[in-house]
Amino acid sequence: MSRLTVNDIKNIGTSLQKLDDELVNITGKKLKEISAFAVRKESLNFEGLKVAVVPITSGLGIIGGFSDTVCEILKHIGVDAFVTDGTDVTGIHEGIKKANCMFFADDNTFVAVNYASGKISENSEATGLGFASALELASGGIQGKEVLIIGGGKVGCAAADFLYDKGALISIFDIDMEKKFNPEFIRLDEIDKKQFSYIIEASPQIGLISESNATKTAIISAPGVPYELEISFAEKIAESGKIIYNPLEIGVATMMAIIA
Ligand code: 2YC
Repeated sequence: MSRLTVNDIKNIGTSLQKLDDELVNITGKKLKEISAFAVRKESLNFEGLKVAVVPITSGLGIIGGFSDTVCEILKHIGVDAFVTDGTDVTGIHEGIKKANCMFFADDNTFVAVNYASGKISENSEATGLGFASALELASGGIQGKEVLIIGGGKVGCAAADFLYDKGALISIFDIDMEKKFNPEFIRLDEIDKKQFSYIIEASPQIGLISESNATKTAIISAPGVPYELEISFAEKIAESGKIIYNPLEIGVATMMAIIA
């Protein structure tokens, strides 16, 4: 997934209640309930879990606000979480002493571990599950419905597998025609084959969705960062369609649901 910027995340911590209201409006469920649905649990119990979020300075370094935002998202869904004073191994050591779960990310991998149970989760897979869960809920039941997956990376494939298991008819588009997918999926060699009403936009490219591949009443679940629709089409979708997009929230909540 694309690397987030300070700008992408700066307002998340103070908009979580607003996000819940938007998610309830589209899916009927709040962030925590969507993540529970993603892991097929009736409800999530974080009793006894304490999460250390550890800033990691490797590679391109710290993203201002990233660890604090992860912590705010976790607190919003009822998790006892804090950001370690130390970074890197010092922070990991602090986390081992003070907590029983940890979240940390370098430039390529964002993981969560529950070292009491040994469960682990990785952000791409969790994000795909979480956005697929939101699409399923927003659709009122995806069984027998055609879904377009844009981008067959870790995020897109996790979403496709979840929706396929729920009975969706999966069409998948990826620019790399060499990539192999579940033979049950319809492989698209171009993205404007036909209009879909249920779309997972999981590509790092922007502007791939337009009226040639999405109906005006489409429900678009967009874990892809940066997400952007063609402006004219975005206005049409905003009237009659539904768009689920957030750069970090659904991924973090689903990571926590997986390790709980
Ligand atoms: O502040 C820090 O600890 C940094 N090391 C965090 C770097 C995160 C890089 N990854 C991303 O921006 C995206 C996120 C959506 C999650 C996965 N990739």
